[in-house]
Amino acid sequence: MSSQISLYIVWFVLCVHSRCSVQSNDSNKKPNFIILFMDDMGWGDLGCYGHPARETPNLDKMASQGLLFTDFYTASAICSPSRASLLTGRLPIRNGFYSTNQVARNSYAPQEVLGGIAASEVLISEVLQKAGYRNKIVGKWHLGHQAEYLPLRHGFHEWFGAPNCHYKYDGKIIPNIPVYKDHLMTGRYYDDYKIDHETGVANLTQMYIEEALVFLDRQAKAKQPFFLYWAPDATHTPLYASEKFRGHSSRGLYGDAVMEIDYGVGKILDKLKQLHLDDNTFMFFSSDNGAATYAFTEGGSNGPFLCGKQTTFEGGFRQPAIARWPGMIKGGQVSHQVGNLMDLYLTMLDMASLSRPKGVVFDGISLLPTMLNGTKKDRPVFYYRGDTLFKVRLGQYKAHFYTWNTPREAQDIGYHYCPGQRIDKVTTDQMANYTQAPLLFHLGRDPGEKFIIPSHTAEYQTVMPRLLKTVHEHRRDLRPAKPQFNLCDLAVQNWAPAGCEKINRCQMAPMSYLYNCTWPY
Ligand SMILES: [Ca+2]
Repeated sequence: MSSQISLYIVWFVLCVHSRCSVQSNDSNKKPNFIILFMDDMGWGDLGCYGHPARETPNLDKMASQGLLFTDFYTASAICSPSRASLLTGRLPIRNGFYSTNQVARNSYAPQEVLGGIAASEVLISEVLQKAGYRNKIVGKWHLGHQAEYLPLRHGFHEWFGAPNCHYKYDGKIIPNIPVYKDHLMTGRYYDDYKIDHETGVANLTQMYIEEALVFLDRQAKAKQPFFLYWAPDATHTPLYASEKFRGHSSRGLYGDAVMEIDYGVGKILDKLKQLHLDDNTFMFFSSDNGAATYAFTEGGSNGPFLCGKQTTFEGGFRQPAIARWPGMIKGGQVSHQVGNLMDLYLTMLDMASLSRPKGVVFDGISLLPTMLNGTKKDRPVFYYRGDTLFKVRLGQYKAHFYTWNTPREAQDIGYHYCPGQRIDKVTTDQMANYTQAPLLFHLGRDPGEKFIIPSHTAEYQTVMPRLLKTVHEHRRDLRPAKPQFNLCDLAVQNWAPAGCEKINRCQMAPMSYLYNCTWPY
């Protein structure tokens, strides 16, 4: 008995002087997950990816402490499908985040759309919830705004943020977007959560930072594994930054927004260290799609890549990506492994030793072997634009089956996705069909997709059959889901979200009238 007591005293003394209060050395302990997910941030926006402004010291530090991916991709060049793919591990064509109303159009979830994430999809948040994790989303959801699609129905326990983009509406014929705290709305953008279009000032990023820090504190105390999905949207137009950050960047308002997010990442890194959660927390940084080149100097940078958001050129699909897990991933690494946002699902399941949901076809792979041991695996990238497969990458080669710069209807409303970039036969004004003789590029020698490899060369004749075989195999097993973005109705907008009555923000919906959504993008 006395020896037991003295052992206890030794344990107690050791614990007081170490970190037993927040972290046990239990080898079965599940790792924590933080995904820092940016909106319209480009491959070339961070100092560690070569941006000359060098205004992202915290993200650069995160990269130096972890692994930076050079060849990391999204599954879609626009918000909603990209976010759905991240959380389902599946291509939009498989999870339903596309439209068949028009050929090859990008579609998403504005508030007149009926669809959203199908109940049949198993989100990573749902798997982690079942495994005992506490899950929080901070920021933009964009997987559907009707009650059945909201995050607390899909594996998240907590939410602070909005279901749609922070665009300003008239607030009468089209309601402003609600901001939720968990199940209930707490106000609307512009009415209650101010975004000043004149000055570019808004306090939202500060709120998102605070939400993350409070959650980390609480989870450390509760000693419960967590998944924090941190999705600020200040770098999506209309851009914003708080008063404290406004006017500081050499890049204008976009740079101010980036600097404030970088500051937030620094606060999260400090908090992890303070709570002794560093060694047991996997943190991943990326963005949902390429920088919005149509916003000109109000958009980000896609580095050396062609065009941007909305396109299937590298500027639309290639993303910044940094993995950090001090206990497991060696710092200072650069990986050329071809990765995809869809890979995070299986990577996180592997990290937590959780089994994959049965009967689900995944498009991602686990990147854990790459992150831990630097192994490389050849795997394709499929570049869909809506319902149409535009391009495929395998190894360093990329084949273009279709090219399209900007649809006419998008140009008519002032959009241009390749401003200042024109490449003959590649940045075509019309949708050009090259399926009979696909254009071939080598992304190692030519990351900007400028120089077509002639079809008579031995290189083309050797490589193209391999790329076509990859597409053939992909199509053979593909069962497209029911498209979620075909039907619209002004009556389904955010008129009366849950909680509106408590704050006097309910609005009367118009008569229901179903119509086919149109997508000018
Ligand atoms: Ca986006």
